[in-house]
Amino acid sequence: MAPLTLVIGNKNYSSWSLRAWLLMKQLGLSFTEVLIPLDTPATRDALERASPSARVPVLKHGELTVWDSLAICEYVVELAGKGWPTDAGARAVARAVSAEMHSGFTNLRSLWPMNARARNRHTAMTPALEADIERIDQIWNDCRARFGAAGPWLFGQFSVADAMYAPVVLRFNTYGAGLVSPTARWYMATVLENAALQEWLQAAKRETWTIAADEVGQ
Ligand SMILES: N[C@@H](CCC(=O)N[C@@H](CS)C(=O)NCC(=O)O)C(=O)O
Repeated sequence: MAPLTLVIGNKNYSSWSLRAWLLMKQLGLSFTEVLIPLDTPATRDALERASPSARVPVLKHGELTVWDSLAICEYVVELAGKGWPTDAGARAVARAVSAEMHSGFTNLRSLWPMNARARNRHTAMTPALEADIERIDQIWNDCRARFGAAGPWLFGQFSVADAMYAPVVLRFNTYGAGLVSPTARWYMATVLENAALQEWLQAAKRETWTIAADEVGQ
């Protein structure tokens, strides 16, 4: 197989990069990682050279370029032959909650930017943010109750859905773990204890870049 290269942004801030990276690690795919620091004078040129959308993550596989986190997730699942639930009904729900994450939760994503190394940040609660948090809590409870019997992940075994929600776990860890249900906190612990996620977090802690717009909360 041609080598895989995943181009990502800062580990502290790039939530879309984390999704593709974590899934590839969990699937056991070996890949080279290229990091483009975001929000620097050189960022725009580097992103335009690396990605047709000028966004990360972007995956290179031989002559093929795949951009957008969800498309990368679908592609690497095909390469690995695993990553979605095997049962068709569970797989459909896993795709639904992954798509809901990919296209939604705009209030949570804008008001609580991923800041992997930050802890105990407090921001003003808004009804829209509260609604996003409640919906995510409901999704995690529903998936765990209906599909989680075979393991600690949303659908038992690790799937794309867990990769899609991993940055949300980091956001809750930064801004408001106390706001979610016991099942959601239990699921957060599963994600936070994961070795690959820990590897990402340690690297985020070592980064020295700061993006002022993503440093929110007191
Ligand atoms: N829909 C895209 C979103 C990708 C995206 O917005 N990535 C951010 C970093 S997390 C980016 O590249 N921003 C460009 C910039 O900061 O200049 C995906 O799912 O991959």
